[in-house]
Amino acid sequence: MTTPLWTQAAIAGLFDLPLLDLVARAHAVHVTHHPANRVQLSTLLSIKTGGCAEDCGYCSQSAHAESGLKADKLMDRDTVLAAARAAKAAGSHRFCMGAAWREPKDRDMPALVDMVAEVKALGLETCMTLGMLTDDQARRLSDAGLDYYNHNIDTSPENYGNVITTRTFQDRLDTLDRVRAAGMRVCCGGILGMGESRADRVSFLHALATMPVPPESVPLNALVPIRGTVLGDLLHDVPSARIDDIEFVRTVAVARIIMPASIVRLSAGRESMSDTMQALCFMAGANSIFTGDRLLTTGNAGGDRDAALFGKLGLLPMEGMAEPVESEAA
Ligand code: SAM
Ligand code: DTB
Ligand code: SF4
Repeated sequence: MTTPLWTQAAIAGLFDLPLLDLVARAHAVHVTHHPANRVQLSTLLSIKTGGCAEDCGYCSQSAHAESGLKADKLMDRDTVLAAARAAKAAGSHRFCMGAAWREPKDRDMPALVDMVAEVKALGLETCMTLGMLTDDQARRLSDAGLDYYNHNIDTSPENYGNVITTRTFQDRLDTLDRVRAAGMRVCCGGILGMGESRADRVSFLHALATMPVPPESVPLNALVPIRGTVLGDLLHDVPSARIDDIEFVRTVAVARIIMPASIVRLSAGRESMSDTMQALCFMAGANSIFTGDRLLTTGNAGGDRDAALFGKLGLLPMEGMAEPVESEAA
């Protein structure tokens, strides 16, 4: 287990490279650590939508937002399993179940544990994102076979309070420690285009790369501007606040260089990216996407467009990253 020695100054130096040098370097790192032209496929399902107590300024599901989203109860297991089967049939490897909670309640745990076991039995990798966890909840999910837990730091420690006030950056790190201690793999990244500075992007990536063990999976989301959310409204009203495409590509490339073994996911925001922009992101080291027509509450690029894109770029799906799942259904 190696701890990267990246300093903020060294990371800032990478950002400052001429774009083509930066992307070439990222691509070289990519192909020495990952199969070339292969992209890992994950599918999202919102298993509990809306009504969240947290005040994340980007999120349609916050009770503090005025996005008009109706709060639902936890989805029943058969609906979840039908969606997981459909994801598998569409070629996805990992099924990520997201809940709009600050943290799960202990009374929800039996249903969650059951979902993990059943989705895994279909032969899919499992991922959940449920908010903060206690040690006991993390252990129960891990024992049920949860492969990954998604818990994003979202932005730099310095910018965190501008985006979320109902929890701290340290709260996120504490849950990530519990996830690790319980033996699960970590999916942790953030959102670009929330008005953060270059220095924030440097500090955000530094925080990820210098974790005791860097996340196995690093989702980089471009802010999806949702009306009724603080940050979404800002972006609608001031379109120039949108992150510049080249700066986004730079961030992907730097993530690839400083976290060479991690899967870097081109996550939310792909729907508004051109094929050319996505191609540049894959060149810069992104090697995972969300498949399907929906993310959690917003649209996604979707099957047909992605199939055409993969065809045009000569990309192929990557095989599952976790150990093969024995057929438990037999
Ligand atoms: N409630 C849990 C939590 O916050 O950890 C899980 C669900 S939450 C929706 C998962 C992640 O989705 C957030 O941390 C954020 O990075 C991303 N996300 C949410 N809304 C987004 C948006 N409008 N644009 C881009 N990413 C978004
Ligand atoms: C992550 O980093 N991105 C995904 C997943 N983790 C849970 C969520 C994206 C949500 C985009 C906005 C929405 O659909 O509500
Ligand atoms: Fe709740 Fe997660 Fe949305 Fe924040 S990002 S409001 S914690 S669902």
